Amino acid sequence: MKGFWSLGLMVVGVLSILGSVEGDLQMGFYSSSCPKAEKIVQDFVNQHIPNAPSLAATLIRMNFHDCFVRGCDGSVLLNFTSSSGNQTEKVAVPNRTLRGFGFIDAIKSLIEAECPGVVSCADIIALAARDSIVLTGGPSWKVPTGRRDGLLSNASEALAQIPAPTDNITILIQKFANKSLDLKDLVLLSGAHTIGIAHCPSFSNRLYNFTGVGDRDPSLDSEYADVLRSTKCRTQNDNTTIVEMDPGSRKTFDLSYYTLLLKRRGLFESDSALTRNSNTLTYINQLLQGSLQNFFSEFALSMEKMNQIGVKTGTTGEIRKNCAVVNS
Ligand code: HEM
Ligand SMILES: *[C@@H]1O[C@H](CO)[C@@H](O)[C@H](O)[C@H]1NC(C)=O
Ligand SMILES: *[C@@H]1O[C@H](CO)[C@@H](O)[C@H](O)[C@H]1NC(C)=O
Ligand SMILES: *[C@@H]1O[C@H](CO)[C@@H](O)[C@H](O)[C@H]1NC(C)=O
Ligand SMILES: *[C@@H]1O[C@H](CO)[C@@H](O)[C@H](O)[C@H]1NC(C)=O
Ligand SMILES: *[C@@H]1O[C@H](CO)[C@@H](O)[C@H](O)[C@H]1NC(C)=O
Ligand SMILES: *[C@@H]1O[C@H](CO)[C@@H](O)[C@H](O)[C@H]1NC(C)=O
Ligand SMILES: *[C@@H]1O[C@H](CO)[C@@H](O)[C@H](O)[C@H]1NC(C)=O
Ligand SMILES: CC(=O)N[C@H]1CO[C@H](CO)[C@@H](O)[C@@H]1O
Repeated sequence: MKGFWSLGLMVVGVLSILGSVEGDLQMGFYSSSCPKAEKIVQDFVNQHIPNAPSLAATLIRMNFHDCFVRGCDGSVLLNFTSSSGNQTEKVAVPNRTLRGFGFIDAIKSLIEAECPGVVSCADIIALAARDSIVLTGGPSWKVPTGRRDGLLSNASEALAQIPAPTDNITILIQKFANKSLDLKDLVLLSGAHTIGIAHCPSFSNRLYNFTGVGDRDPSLDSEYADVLRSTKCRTQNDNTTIVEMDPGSRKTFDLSYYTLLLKRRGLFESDSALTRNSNTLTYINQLLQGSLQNFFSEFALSMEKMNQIGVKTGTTGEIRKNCAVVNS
């Protein structure tokens, strides 16, 4: 019996050394340090997202933006860096339309009340995004945890690294490759545009002044462009109107985004670009010929990859007390 226990302890010891050396994320990382953490996130999401389904889109987009700048480390949530005065990611143009910060803060408060200083803001984003997408009828995916929060947030990095709606396929591929995501991940993750909304400035150049001579983007279906001009973005300066990216099905996670792409109705140049590269086009066709379940399982795999980008584990970074500020 004694031998059994010491062997057991040895195994545990070796495993924990391996764990800390390897520094990888683990399923149920908080299962002993904060056993209720994942349940608190899920309960909060289940309680609030049905009343505010548009937040599901916001949260997965926040998850994407967080991971693309300095890794999935909660830096997207910071209002200030340690050297306050520098612009943080939140202030960068691509982030101006991010919402849902209060939602993450509310979950963080509940978790801090349960086990202070244990669960990172970075993990909360990844868990909340996954749990909300499930409520839109979308897939679920594994979210191993143990991410730590970063200390820095930098607006110019966000501007440089987060893909822009005007990016062409070369730039998109490059920005994804820089995060170790391939062409297939690009097509799949763009599929998140099956839910949610955009503001006119993200695409109105396609309707009014595509090349600077008062022209339209010829790759956008002209009937659709007419509708957008007459009922949505009535002037090129409209910066308040919102437009569904997947009209009629913006709250449902399905394949219709890809159907629209082939009808030349993708809203952004970056969406449309996916149909003009033979590799990405082949992939879109395969997704449309496959089942919804196939899309779901492939999307889940790409999310799992995205959620590993540049993660900080072990003793790097910190567990922020307040998601908007670095601990003092
Ligand atoms: C491929 C490069 C991508 C580009 C260029 C891009 C660009 C954008 C832009 C410009 C908006 C609209 C912002 C606004 O005008 O309000 C948007 C919205 C959105 N994006 Fe992307 N995105 C990309 C990839 C992704 C990825 C990888 C995800 C998630 C996995 C994602 C999820 C979303 C969602 C859900 C919305 C709707 C947000 C809402 O309704 O609040 N996007 N995206
Ligand atoms: C951070 O900024 C948001 C708005 O961007 C604000 O609602 C929140 O109160 C700020 N939090 C802190 C701790 O400054
Ligand atoms: C911004 O960050 C840089 C580099 O960390 C630092 O030298 C500078 O003082 C900061 N600026 C402000 C206004 O805090
Ligand atoms: C922010 O990132 C830019 C571009 O990488 C860099 O030039 C700048 O020094 C960074 N600022 C801080 C405060 O780290
Ligand atoms: C893509 O965009 C970049 C940056 O705007 C530009 O330098 C490049 O020529 C473009 N590539 C294509 C194929 O249009
Ligand atoms: C991404 O870009 C950064 C800065 O340009 C570079 O340091 C890094 O090695 C790149 N990462 C990959 C995976 O290409
Ligand atoms: C289109 O953009 C160009 C260059 O930015 C500008 O000079 C021109 O006035 C714009 N035309 C219209 C019709 O807005
Ligand atoms: C929207 O446009 C108005 C008028 O041009 C401007 O005052 C306002 O700052 C703009 N808002 C944003 C968020 O860019
Ligand atoms: C939620 C959030 O922090 N939004 C910020 C995005 O950027 C604008 C413009 O700089 C700020 O005013 C917002 O507070």
